[in-house]
Amino acid sequence: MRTKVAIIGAGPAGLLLGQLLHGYGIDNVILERQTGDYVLSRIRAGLLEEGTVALLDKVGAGARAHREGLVHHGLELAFGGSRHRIDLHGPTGKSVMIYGQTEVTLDLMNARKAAGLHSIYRAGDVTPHDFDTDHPRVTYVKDGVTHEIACDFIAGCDGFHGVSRASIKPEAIKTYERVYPFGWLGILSETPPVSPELIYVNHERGFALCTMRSMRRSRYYVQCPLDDDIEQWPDKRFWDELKSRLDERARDSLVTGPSIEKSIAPLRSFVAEPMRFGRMFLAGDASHIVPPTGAKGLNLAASDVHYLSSGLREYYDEKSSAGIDAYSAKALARVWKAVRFSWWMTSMLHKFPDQGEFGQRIQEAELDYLVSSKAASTSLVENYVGLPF
Ligand code: RFL
Ligand code: PHB
Repeated sequence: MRTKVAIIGAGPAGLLLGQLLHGYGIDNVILERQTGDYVLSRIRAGLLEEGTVALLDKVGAGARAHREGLVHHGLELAFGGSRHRIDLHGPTGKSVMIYGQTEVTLDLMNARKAAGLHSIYRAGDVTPHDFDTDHPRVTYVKDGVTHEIACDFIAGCDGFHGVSRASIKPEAIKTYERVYPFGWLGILSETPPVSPELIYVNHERGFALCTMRSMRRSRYYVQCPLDDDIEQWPDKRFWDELKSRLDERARDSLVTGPSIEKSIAPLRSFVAEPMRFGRMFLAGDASHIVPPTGAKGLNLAASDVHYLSSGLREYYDEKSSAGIDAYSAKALARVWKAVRFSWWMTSMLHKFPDQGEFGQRIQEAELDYLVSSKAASTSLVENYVGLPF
């Protein structure tokens, strides 16, 4: 088989890239290790920047997000027993949209199906080859048979644990990493959200986040020790812990119910540089990870594939390599700002093992400054709604 771009991974980065390239008339094949149902079952991101929604619109996959997504013009910060609203729309004219990653993935999968594009799910042993030559290829095993795809370019959109970044010679890549000493325990429940906007909570017992998927489905997170097991967190313990971190008003109005999903995620900041290796590009979680506190992971995957697809369009339409040559530097400039923002939100809102009472008071002073200074809150808001791309 031959294609112009072989895309490894059918998460949001791979699927969105496939549709953007298709829109430019660039044929592509997606290879995914898992089944489609498995990819759809991963409950992850919930918050989309306007720029991400615009890309879904561009590929004709945004209609349901506009119908079902919840547009938020503000968020709340809770600390020291009270809650403070931060207006997103006033300082920036922008908003964010609550629309689950599972729904984004489903809409992109449906768009790909409707366009009759080729995807290979349950592709085993996917391996990129010869990307430092002009004739890259990807091999994979399906039903016990090895296949090969010859291509012009390979796009590694296979997430943090994928094969693309792992195929690069260690001396060709530089990585930066910070692992945080806690995780997020998240649950999904068929209950109305405690408040119409997201609440980010700094509490002496640890961080909490009240978010949602719809006005009938809530998503809550609490900071937990990294080595906790999900078995240690029956629903009752989760709700009690969440309540203990909420302000009185939120505690009184919280509706609890059985969890329909529960998982623990570690928190990490990670960047691999560069994002291009000859004829292979990395995009999304394959090249960078941010802690979810700033809600930036999926949105960065979207801006990466925007830069990459426009570089590839330039290559095919205008016979110019300028766009693909600039891809890594352009994408990384935006990535590092989101890495900085997510690290800062994480540092300000979580309880660190060694912070002591001094650290707690410093966090509260910073939060107090944020909610009382227009300059400080505008900086948060500008980053939260998404820097331009
Ligand atoms: P993905 O989604 O991991 O998809 C990669 C795909 O590649 C496949 N794959 C392979 N395929 C073939 N061969 C191989 N060897 C392969 N290895 C892997 C995988 O099966 C998978 O299907 O990466 P992608 O596309 O870059 O997308 C990134 C996002 O998923 C991620 O950044 C977000 O989920 C992060 N995130 C959030 N991002 C936001 O923008 N807003 C949020 O509100 C937000 N909340 C979150 C989050 C992540 C969380 N967790 C669990 C880490 C909340 C949480 C709790
Ligand atoms: C989510 O809805 O899952 C979500 C929202 C905002 C965040 C992180 C996660 O910062």
